[in-house]
Amino acid sequence: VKTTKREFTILLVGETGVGKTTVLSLIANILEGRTPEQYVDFHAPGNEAGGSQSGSQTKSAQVYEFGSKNGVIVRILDTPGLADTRGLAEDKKHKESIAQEIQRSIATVNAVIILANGTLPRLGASTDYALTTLSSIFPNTLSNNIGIMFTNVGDPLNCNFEEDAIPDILRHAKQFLLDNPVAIQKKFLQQKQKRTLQMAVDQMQKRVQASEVTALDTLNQVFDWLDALVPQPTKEIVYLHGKSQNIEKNIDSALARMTQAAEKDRDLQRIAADLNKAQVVSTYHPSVRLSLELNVANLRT
Ligand SMILES: Nc1nc2c(ncn2[C@@H]2O[C@H](COP(=O)(O)OP(=O)(O)O)[C@@H](O)[C@H]2O)c(=O)[nH]1
Ligand SMILES: [Mg+2]
Repeated sequence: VKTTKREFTILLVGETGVGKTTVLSLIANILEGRTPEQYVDFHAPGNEAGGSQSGSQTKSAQVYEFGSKNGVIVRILDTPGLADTRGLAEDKKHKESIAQEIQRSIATVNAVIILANGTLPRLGASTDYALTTLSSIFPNTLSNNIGIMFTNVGDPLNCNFEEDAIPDILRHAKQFLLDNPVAIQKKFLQQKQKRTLQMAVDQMQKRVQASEVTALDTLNQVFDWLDALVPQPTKEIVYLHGKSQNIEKNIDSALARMTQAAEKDRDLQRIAADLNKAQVVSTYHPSVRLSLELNVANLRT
């Protein structure tokens, strides 16, 4: 990977299963100069919730730092699946966790990369939701620095993603395709063992090598893009997050006030109805009418 900058900080965002951890692993392995036969597993220490493949997820936002032999540092914030299998209820916590992690350990951000599965026609509802959540955390100044990476696809001919499914905030985002050789190498080793699907071993090996070549090309595109970007200070991100929390607080108290007002309104209507009924009676008992009218006048103030 050729680059003029020395340090890169990237936020990685995407649903569980989209390939975030595998991208981390690829970058770590590439920076270490490993070829597919030498790839080692990347473990996010103590930060995987465990369980089955679909249920396995990263618990909280976490920063990983990788160094290359020629002194390039790549810092990646692996964000939790903003809307993963644990449900939307945890999104607020994730948002907190991301903002806190950024505040704690990152001064500037070079880019945000949204991961999406390129074999699917559109983003999951949860990624859509996550993007909405993220747009409250990320300031407008960052919008140039957002990229979208389609995983599970090595070339545009395999990409099923429909252009019109790209949400507005990603409309101008730089796009990348990645069929991750770390995932493919892993599958190759499994298949070599099991041999359930028929494909010659050397054919499979060729397939792994081809995916490595394409992935290296993609990573070069990513770093060329990163090179040209103006890094964004995270002060703004943290400030905006504080602001969005304040807005939420304000909405809460406005809702409370509206509830009170609605209760008052209901009382008022009940009395007005009583008043209507009472009007008949009040021709005989003017004092009743007077007292009801006073009541209504009281409530109106
Ligand atoms: N073929 C292929 N498989 C992938 C790719 N990226 C991830 N996977 C596989 O998808 C599964 C989920 O990936 P993982 O990195 O754990 O997703 P995360 O939940 O976003 O961290 C794993 O079995 C990966 O090996 C890819 O680009 N191509
Ligand atoms: Mg993961």
